[in-house]
Amino acid sequence: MTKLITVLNGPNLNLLGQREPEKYGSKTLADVEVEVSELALEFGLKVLFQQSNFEGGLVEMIHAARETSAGIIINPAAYSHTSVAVLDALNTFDGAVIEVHISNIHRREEFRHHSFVSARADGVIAGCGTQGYSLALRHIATLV
Ligand code: CA2
Repeated sequence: MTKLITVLNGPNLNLLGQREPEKYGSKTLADVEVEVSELALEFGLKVLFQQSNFEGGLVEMIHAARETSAGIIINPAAYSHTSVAVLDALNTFDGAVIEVHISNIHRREEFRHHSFVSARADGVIAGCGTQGYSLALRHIATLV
């Protein structure tokens, strides 16, 4: 059966491509979804693309992925730096987890240098722009 990869996006990423293109590029989240979904076909994978502005929303999407998905690609956005709840939820997931950041969080403010989610991630991609999602898919395909 075709394996599913859940791609989760945290707060404000629904505005991707509409504001701050110098930081996050000019592609919208819908553009990224098309790019990653097309790439997934090459690996015989399916992608479920989701976004929430709420911490509990992300937690519930991770719980749902426990039943449906072989892997999770997650850009937790600001919750990377604050959320033990998202980390705890990811710790209940048995599949592969790749964390993505569009910008290089290590070259930005100090409060962005630590991510709680990285403690669970099998891999972390930062600073490769929205291409990071495709890079994450290529890697997760080797893990699932
Ligand atoms: O670089 C990333 O992908 C981040 O996860 C993006 C988060 C930020 O809090 C993290 O430190 C790094 C912010 C997402 C905000 O998304 C926007 C998109 C377009 C316009 C404005 C905000």
